Amino acid sequence: MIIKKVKAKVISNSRGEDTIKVQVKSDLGKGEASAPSGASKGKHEVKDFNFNVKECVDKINKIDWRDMEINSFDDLKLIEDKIESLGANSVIAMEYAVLKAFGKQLWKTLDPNVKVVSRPLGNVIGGGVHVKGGNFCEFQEFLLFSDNAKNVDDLVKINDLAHNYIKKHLKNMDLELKMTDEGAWALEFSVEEILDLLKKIVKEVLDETGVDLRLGIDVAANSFWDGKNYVYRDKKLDSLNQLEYIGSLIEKYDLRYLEDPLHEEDFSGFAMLNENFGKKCMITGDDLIVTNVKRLEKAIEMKSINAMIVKPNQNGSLLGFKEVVELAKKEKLKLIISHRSGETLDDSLVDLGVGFKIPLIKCGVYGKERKVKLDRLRKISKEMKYEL
Ligand code: 2PG
Ligand code: MG
Repeated sequence: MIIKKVKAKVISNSRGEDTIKVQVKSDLGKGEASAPSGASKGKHEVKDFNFNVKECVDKINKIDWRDMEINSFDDLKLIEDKIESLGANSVIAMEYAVLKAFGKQLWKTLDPNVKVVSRPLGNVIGGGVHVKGGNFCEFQEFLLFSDNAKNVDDLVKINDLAHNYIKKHLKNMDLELKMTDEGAWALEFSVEEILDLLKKIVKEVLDETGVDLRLGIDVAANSFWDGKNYVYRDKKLDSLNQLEYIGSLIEKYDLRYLEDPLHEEDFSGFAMLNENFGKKCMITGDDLIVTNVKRLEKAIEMKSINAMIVKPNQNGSLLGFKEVVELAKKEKLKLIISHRSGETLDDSLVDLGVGFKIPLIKCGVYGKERKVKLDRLRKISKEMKYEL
């Protein structure tokens, strides 16, 4: 494929922050893509923008891209060499757009033989740094997923139903309805009150649909770790007490997914949880690993996790992303591809998840930036005639 034209511009993400959109024309077709940004960023992730967004856009538009030849995934190196210094989002948006400019659907360009799609993991209640003001829950995301829905359509509908049931309960309690950056309900409840409510919701969904949803949490523990303690609204827990508390929640609420239950440097704390609960619960690293191969190697050596989040712009390049995904698969870790809290209307993430055969996708439940991804997932699964 030969690149003919590249045009970058500044757009707004769902939080109203500037980000980048890139359009690429080639001899085979056109592609356009944009990149999101996180609020709960890991200390070790690649920076999204090394200059202000307008400067990145101008620098990309000044490069003479004409006649650059990209014939394989590995050729993306040519792009990375030119714009790596601008930061993760310029590279990722450009790489997505280039992969789309092959004129096929992105996932088919990656691997036309894939027969499965990723299963959605839906964020329905949240707090932490994804909501401003108030006295909201410290934990960032309360998530639902299913082992026994028959197809992606059902699963998307069921997560939607759960989101609506929660709204009904909140209205009955006369509570003000507020949402997090990702369209999850923001509640001033304790962790236990939220989990008790979710148990009710799971029961209601089961009665209505016959599908038994599983519970998970993204604790995003960095955001309330002060260097010595995990600081809650009503208590402070040191590392050992946090471990005990998390363990008690896994047991009491039969949690099957737990992301970043401890701060981003606590590889050994993660390993203890993995040893004690890893058989039934996904002990998942997000800020712990930041889609970084060195940190993944450390986690493997210390047996810290049995599952991990992968986010393209945490790594900073799709070649780096691929290296991390391949190592994680070799080690039989369960992978979850994830959106960011400041999202755009781009749906490339879904194709990337399918193309790399990543079993789970975390892309929210509510709001147009989230819906666009779920719609894409449904479209791909329909085309493949894929049943879960
Ligand atoms: C996370 C993400 C996405 P952010 O922590 O998993 O939900 O949040 O994009 O703010 O890092
Ligand atoms: Mg996370």
